[in-house]
Amino acid sequence: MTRLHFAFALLPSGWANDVRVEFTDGIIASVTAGVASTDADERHQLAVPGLASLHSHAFQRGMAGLAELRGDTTDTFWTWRETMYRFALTMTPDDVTAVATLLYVEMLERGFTRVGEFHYLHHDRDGSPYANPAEMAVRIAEASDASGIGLTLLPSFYAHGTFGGAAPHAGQRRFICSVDQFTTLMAASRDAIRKLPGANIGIAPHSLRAVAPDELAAIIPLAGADPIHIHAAEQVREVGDCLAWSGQRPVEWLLEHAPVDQRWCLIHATHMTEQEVTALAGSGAVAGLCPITEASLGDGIFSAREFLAAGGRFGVGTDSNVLVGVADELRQLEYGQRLKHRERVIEQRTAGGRAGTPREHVALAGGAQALAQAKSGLVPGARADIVSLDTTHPSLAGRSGDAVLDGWLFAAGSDAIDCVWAGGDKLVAGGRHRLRDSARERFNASVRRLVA
Ligand code: NGQ
Ligand code: ZN
Repeated sequence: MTRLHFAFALLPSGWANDVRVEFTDGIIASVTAGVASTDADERHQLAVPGLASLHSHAFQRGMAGLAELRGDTTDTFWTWRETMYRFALTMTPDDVTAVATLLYVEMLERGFTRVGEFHYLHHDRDGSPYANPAEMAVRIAEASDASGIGLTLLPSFYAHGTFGGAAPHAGQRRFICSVDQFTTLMAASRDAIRKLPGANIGIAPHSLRAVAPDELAAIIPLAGADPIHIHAAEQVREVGDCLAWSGQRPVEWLLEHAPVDQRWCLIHATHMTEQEVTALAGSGAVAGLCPITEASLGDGIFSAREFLAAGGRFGVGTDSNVLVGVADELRQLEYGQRLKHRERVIEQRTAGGRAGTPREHVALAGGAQALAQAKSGLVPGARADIVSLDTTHPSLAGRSGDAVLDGWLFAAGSDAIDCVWAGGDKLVAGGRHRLRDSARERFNASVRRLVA
């Protein structure tokens, strides 16, 4: 049994003083507020729950900052994607281990204790399957194991170049599966995470661009009760292409033709009509928002105000991993809304409430639902995923309660993170993951070779 004591902690009911959290085998056994610490407690100042990054493509961390050069044509999501494909074609399994391990170390240092890895870099560089078809999933599992981050593996089904069953292009060859190959890949992927503590699995039909309706219907049963993640309505052009193909918009099409429910997570869902917003909120599915990537790729701004008003659930993901951090994602989400509405402090849940707290709570619950975590936060039965903040940080000085959270999310960012426990393991202390140096060294060696 591990006993931690916090002077302040953010519980589902709000801020509490003098909180003892006890856990065993990675699961919280008890949370007691209003108790003095004893010598048997490890003492800390302030605890908030760890969050999930519900959407990550780990390999893209290797090209962070390398796609910021304008080409001869207008630079768009689609030209970025060409650069990303070229990078994906260079990577060996060892590179994926190196890049994903550093990424997960960074996620932990910056407040994420679980990752939903939307994994589609399946095959060898020439497009042929590895001897173990889930070789790359094994590498993701290795990175999770080494770093200690909780893993929800989401093997992705990818078959086409665009809507209407178009043939994939050469740059996509490492992603492509038939339904039969994907069924085999799922079985091998389950094996890849079997021994990994706290890991689980779902499926990820990549997008309506990459998956034809009959294929979607064929793979959904593979999920059972597990999560189903899909990219939808990220780019205006994608919406136009979907309309041309089906007469419907991506979210509209999915809500009508797929059994969208609480298992589902629609990644981005950036471009929706009012009707789509209401219907998606009512479906019980989670919107997987990736505010930094959506800004980086020029996607657009999510209808957060309307979606939340309709009772919608969201979580956040780091997606392209160009910049990683809980505070960074939640801040970008809020700032996008401010720029859109030309107002400040959007989404008050309670009069006089502050900017940080409701977002944290909603993102915590949505992230947990999307990655099939029955419990989340500082409650008995949840994984012991805990982030402590350094209350001596200048942007936290003299604050209490929600103002601490605002100081963290809007001013200090990841610099205010002190210790992080994931599944009960204390992996980060003094803001540093125990593998930081070795993971950086290995990552740098890989990336130096890849960009040479
Ligand atoms: C991905 N990323 O799967 O990595 C995609 C690009 C696509 C984002 N959509 C590929 N942000 O959507 O076709
Ligand atoms: Zn994505």
